[in-house]
Amino acid sequence: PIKACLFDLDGVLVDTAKYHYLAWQRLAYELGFEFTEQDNEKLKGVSRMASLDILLSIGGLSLDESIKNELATRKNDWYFQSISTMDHSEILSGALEFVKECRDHGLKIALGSASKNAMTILNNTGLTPYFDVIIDGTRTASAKPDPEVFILGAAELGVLPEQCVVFEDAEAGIEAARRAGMACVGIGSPQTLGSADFVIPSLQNMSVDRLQELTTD
Ligand code: B16
Ligand code: MG
Repeated sequence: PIKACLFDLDGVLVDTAKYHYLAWQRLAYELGFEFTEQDNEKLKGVSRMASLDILLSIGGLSLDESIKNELATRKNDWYFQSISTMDHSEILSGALEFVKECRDHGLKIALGSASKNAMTILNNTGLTPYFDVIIDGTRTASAKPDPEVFILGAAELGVLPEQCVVFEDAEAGIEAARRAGMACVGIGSPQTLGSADFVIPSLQNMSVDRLQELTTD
């Protein structure tokens, strides 16, 4: 039986993808090329430096490590400005209700995010107290699709991978969950998240009963 739920942050609990997009778009604009919303899809769930590499390849640019670090910092400063004014109203519909329901049923809750800004987002939205364990981009060496973030989460919760369900909105995250040996619920559209065990449009469509149904065969 399922003992723990591991949640991705961006795109599952909060919609910070729009702020990432605005900041990356501004950077691309300063570098002299366009960056569309469709391009932004490729960055979801991907680490900051890997995202920059994708962005630069779209612009046909190849730059030194030191310049890349400077650009990543510039992007993050803009992004940080956006998330610094976030509040609980930016929690995605159904997310808090589902997390609370999980806790009421005795399920353990962990965060498994690639973001180095996760603590700022959790604190500003008031989500921090709901987590038993928080694994973010400051605590992992390898980014998704590497399973490290979820394996570490399960270990700190004291549960086995097969007792965990991961909630993810990005392909890289779904692959990470699979490689960790965990069940995975995709949040979004079945077209892009086909490799998840089940796909739902949002956590509004999830309940503990439904989760138990889906994970017992
Ligand atoms: P940062 P998640 C990911 O968070 C985002 O989806 C991805 O777009 C971002 O590049 C990455 O975090 C790193 O974020 O620049 O804040 O360290 O979806 O794994 O919660
Ligand atoms: Mg995500």
